Amino acid sequence: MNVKHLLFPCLLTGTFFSCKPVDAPSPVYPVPSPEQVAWQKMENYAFVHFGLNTFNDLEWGYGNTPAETFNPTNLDCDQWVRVIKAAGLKGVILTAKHHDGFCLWPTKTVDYNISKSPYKGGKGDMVRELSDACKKYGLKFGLYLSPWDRHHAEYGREEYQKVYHEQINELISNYGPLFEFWFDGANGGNGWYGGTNESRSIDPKTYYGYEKAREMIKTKHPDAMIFGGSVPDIRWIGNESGWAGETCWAMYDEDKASHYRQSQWGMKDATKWLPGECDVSIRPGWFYHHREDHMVKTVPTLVDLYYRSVGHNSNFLLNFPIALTGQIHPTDSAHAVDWYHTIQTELKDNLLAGITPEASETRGRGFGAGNVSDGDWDSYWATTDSTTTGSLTFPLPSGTSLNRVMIQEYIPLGQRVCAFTLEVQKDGKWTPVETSDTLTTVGYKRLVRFNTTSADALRINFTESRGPLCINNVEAFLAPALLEQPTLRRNAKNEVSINVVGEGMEIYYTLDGSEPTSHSAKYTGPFVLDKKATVKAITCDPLSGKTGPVGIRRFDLPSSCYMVVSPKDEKTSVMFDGLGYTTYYMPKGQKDLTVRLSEPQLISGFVYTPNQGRDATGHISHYELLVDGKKVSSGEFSNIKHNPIEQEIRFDAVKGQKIVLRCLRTVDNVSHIGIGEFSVITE
Ligand code: FUL
Repeated sequence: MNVKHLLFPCLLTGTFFSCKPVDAPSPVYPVPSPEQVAWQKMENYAFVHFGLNTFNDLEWGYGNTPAETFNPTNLDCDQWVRVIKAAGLKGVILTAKHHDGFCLWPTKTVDYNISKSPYKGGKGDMVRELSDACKKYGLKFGLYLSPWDRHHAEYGREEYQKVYHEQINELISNYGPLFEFWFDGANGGNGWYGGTNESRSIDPKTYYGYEKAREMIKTKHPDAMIFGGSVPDIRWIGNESGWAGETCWAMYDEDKASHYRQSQWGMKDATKWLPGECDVSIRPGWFYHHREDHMVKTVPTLVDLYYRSVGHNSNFLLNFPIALTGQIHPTDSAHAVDWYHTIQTELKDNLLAGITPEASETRGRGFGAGNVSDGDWDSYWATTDSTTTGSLTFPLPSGTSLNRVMIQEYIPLGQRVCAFTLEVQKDGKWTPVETSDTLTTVGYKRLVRFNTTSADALRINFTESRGPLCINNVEAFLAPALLEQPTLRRNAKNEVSINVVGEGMEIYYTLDGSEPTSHSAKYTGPFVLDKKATVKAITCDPLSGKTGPVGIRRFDLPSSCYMVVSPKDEKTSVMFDGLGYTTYYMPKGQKDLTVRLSEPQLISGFVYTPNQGRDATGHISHYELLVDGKKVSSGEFSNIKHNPIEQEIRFDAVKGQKIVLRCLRTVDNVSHIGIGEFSVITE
């Protein structure tokens, strides 16, 4: 390089000494391994849940249904991978064995596997088919192998531990490179267990031999990230809803956590680098259920989750429940692909590309502020050793509109930023952007959404950090308005209210099941609906005339038809107010909720909604339902602890008037039984 080029700017700015080559900042520990960094850069990838549960319409199979039940008619792994790739996802993880113990590959360890099913006349191997499809389309491949096995007779004893390790061995030896291996932590205790139908408990920390399992996997797949178990590389984010906390540290010490939900936020002072993975299904359940065909997450919901996972310093793991045919359902694929294109559009034109910001200070040569907008991930702006605050100011063409900012830290040196602010300059005056986001951590990637604002300059103030700042990328965008689907609720007075996010939007709705358009009835405020009906509603932007996705809600009997016989308590009305957040807790010792309908009805199911509050407890896990004294249904609400969604149970229709919901067990056996909402499904 010509020395003049080096000296001239230094002399101009009077920073001659800062032009001397300087050392990089020391790491702030803990720091990620290169494999963890590579994994973090994947950002988004897919899960597929498929197996016996698909054909049994269950979330958690008991392990007792014959292998012949597995019978897809048109299985096509290439179709899965094409959809996943078109949705911008970088890899896929297959549930090679779920809790029911059925293996999707022809394992030698147990008979309960795909070779005993009619699929391909017993010659099928789903692990092979999907890993081949991934190779063909250039996607990474990962595996989920449930440690809990409700089928195996030896589960809970030493023999099963050997079987489990041999299953791992088969999977890591025969199907090519793996980018992730998933050990699921779920264990509900009871199962078929070779026909014994009992409850077995184990100590997950010691029983599964995770240390040895890790060694086996890492020997053959050094890049693979291990999820779960006792020696993981990445952490579960503490919910199955697909989001990480706004404050989200990649650091986490599991043994210091007082509650598993703490992992939503990570720990500033932890000793291990254990970044978060946000898993969520595109439908309420992980496995396919025909009844959820109209409940596929909409594009705005998925976009929101992207900002709250990848944009909160975590990776996003989006699940596709494979349908009975053996393919990804067309609605799921349409939403996922549309989701990807929407994000691409939102974050397409970087308004800061090539703009060198003015920095409060720089460490010296090689660490200048221009590094944050040069498109090179490995170059970063750094401050001097004694400085843990600083600002970057980006001049913008006058009156530039923007509503998104992306910031990235150079994580190979650790995660540092603890707090920052965002300001825009307009007519010489600086004001903070309007956002409901808490501006704390950054990490690998932080995306902030704020109200569209016009600016002549953008300033980021880093107000607290665990060491000198190391920022490798800053971008800003103007995302077009995205129309949300309306949410619908009927309260205890039978009033239906329809809400949308976003100001100045109009809502149109129908009550006869037809698709709403901007010519349907206009929503002007809550209206009374004291009969059964399906309400469909859309948002319309009056300026552009554009309409958003349809919000749908089937309202069954109005709450005025329910009379609570027992417990006798005024507060029981919250179970019929359409809000899963307001929860009725049964008096201690009482296990039955008894309800009388205003007149006999043909009843074909019921819906139980556990408390929708974030850290709620008291969810019913095992139940019985009686109609006029006769038991019509009993069972478990599978996976309700980690995925506390509405539980819809169907049975053969019976005529009756008196309903008893009996709680046989609660999650974690807590003594308080909580009911967010309860209703029956009538014909
Ligand atoms: C949970 C399991 O119990 C669910 O069925 C699902 O597989 C999810 C990804 O993990 O713990």
